[in-house]
Amino acid sequence: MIIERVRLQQLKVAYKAPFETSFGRSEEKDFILVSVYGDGAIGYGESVAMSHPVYNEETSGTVWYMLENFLIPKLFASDVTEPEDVSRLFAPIRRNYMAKAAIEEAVWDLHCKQQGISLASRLGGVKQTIDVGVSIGIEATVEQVLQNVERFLAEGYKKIKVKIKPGFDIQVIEAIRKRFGSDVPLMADANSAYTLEQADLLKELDSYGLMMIEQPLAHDDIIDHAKLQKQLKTPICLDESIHSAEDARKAIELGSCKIINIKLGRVGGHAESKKIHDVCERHGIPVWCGGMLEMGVGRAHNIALTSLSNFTIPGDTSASSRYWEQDIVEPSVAFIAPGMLAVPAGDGIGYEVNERNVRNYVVREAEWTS
Ligand code: OSB
Ligand code: MG
Repeated sequence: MIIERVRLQQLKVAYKAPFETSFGRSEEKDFILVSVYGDGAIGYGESVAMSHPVYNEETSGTVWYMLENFLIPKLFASDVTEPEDVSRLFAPIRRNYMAKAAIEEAVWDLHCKQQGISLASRLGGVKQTIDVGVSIGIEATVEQVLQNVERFLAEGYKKIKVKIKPGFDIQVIEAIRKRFGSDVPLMADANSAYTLEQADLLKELDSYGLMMIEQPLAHDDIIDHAKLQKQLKTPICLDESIHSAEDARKAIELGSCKIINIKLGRVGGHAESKKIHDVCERHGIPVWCGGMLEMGVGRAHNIALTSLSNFTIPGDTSASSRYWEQDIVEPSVAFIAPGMLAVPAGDGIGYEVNERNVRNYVVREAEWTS
């Protein structure tokens, strides 16, 4: 595969509205866009690391550092034939999954564009459309959350995920059930805000018929989650704890979860995501694609991944309009029917990047030639 040049751009873009989780509030997206050039084509990847190391240890700063000093030099020094080679190439470097994923995604896109095939088909995708849900942040009042739920249900989202934290949990779920009924596909995401000592509180959630509770306990735990799952009827879904197919296998063997959320950035890219998907499929564990407030390039990669068969639960890949006044891709990511996105059939990610829109947001840029 021909890889001639890599460009990194750091972008800052204001969200339409601030987004709050149990680990804090964010008003602006700060991320690295990776462009890989070769043979007249450009492949794009989007880092999902945030400005602060609160979801995991990475930030835009560490992603840039790892790419500049280790990952880009390694890519230039090696012969990559197939995109699967990239994750093998990066394996000796510990963790830094978001940095690895950003450039791995770009190489997948470039490869598919050079071959004239869609990323979804190259990954082994089987779906032409995907069902999607929406993630709703913590607000100052329960009433504000209810208004957001109402708006996104009206837009047609097929799963409502609400962020919870101690002191803002049971009352939110109870209010949603009371206002919108028991049929709404509803789940809660705690982003590691609880400990096993709070099992009694989490057990109260069992009476609300949630699809699942996502990552209730520590970000690096699978032991306590297994203990908790034994006490809960509600399925536990792991997010932060899973970085590899091996992590997934161990969590499944222990009974730490019944569902897994796959995020490209959290696991190092498409090759590992597909392995996690496959190990879950073999064990009868459904998966869904998590979101990290991506712009269009990240969304496009998520959509291609979600076209795989075991993504049977609506993911977090909402339309561009959920967060952005103006996305960096064209067309912007939009429903083809309520709660439904098309899997593009065009080459690579199947969306064009609007370089002029990118320019509006760039705060730092650099380029390296092989
Ligand atoms: O835990 O899924 C999460 C956003 C930032 C960090 C972690 C998470 C999230 C979301 C947002 O839930 C999902 C989205 O992209 O809409
Ligand atoms: Mg989560």
